[in-house]
Amino acid sequence: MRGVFSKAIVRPPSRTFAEGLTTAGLGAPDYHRALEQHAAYGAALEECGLELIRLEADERHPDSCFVEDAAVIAESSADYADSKSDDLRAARRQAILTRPGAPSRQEEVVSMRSELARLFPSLCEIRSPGTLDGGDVCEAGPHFFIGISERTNEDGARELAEILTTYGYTSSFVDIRTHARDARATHAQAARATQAQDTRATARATSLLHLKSGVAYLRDKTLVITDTLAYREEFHEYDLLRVEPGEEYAANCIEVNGRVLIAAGHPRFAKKLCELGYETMELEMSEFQKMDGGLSCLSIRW
Ligand code: CIR
Repeated sequence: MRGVFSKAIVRPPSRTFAEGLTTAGLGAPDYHRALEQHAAYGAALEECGLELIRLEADERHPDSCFVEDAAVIAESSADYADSKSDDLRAARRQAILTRPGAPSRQEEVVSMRSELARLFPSLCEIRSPGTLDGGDVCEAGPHFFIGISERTNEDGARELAEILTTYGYTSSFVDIRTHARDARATHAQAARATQAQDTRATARATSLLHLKSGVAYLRDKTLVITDTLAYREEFHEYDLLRVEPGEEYAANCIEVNGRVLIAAGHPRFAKKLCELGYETMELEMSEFQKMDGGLSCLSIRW
């Protein structure tokens, strides 16, 4: 299991939040409610023992509160299980600046670069023609799953895999492009159909913007996973904790220092976690869901 998390970068939504990218079809987000939900998210991380590094809201980049997409943090896994010394762990930590796949998001890395340069001894970055969103990077113990998606291309995935290898990690690719395409087709069908609402809900449930829209690592080789991904061979060696149909959005959850933060409004998933002995914290995420954002993407944690 990864060591204890001690810090996280967060950035609140800006006034232009509603101008960001979205396919959700859930209506426009309420800016003030988004701010409240973001504040509660930050407070939950602090309750889990994290010190927050709060970046300023950035009106020029409406999606910039989804900080996870702009950077990946890895620690050398040489002594993965027992890196007890904080100094040792800090020295082995590597910050990797991404190159987001959506053109409107690529400049988010500019402010992230200066912040990470201040916090980490060395910084590497994904370079053109590679693109990579942090939402496609799922750390699962000493192994990383890297999604090839509408945002992360094969060049970007390969670049990240090479960097991770030098830090002692293994990685594998999970191509999820078909799920994004399926969703687009279903959305198009919804636009023509009379029962458009139902069809859109189905599209939302099965579509994957990023790999972590459908999978999360908890601990001890356990993955939270949606039905869309559960059959994939890549995950066969893991214990799979399936989120039930209708609760797919909750698959994007995070484990922080022994607690699992989950999106509120998914009672079957919450109950399942509780029965398995996980301590959960539920967070309102409605305004971020409207902008295709999940719980993990609001922070970069290490
Ligand atoms: C986008 O489409 O890029 C944003 N509206 C949502 C990004 C969510 N990021 C994530 O799940 N890692």
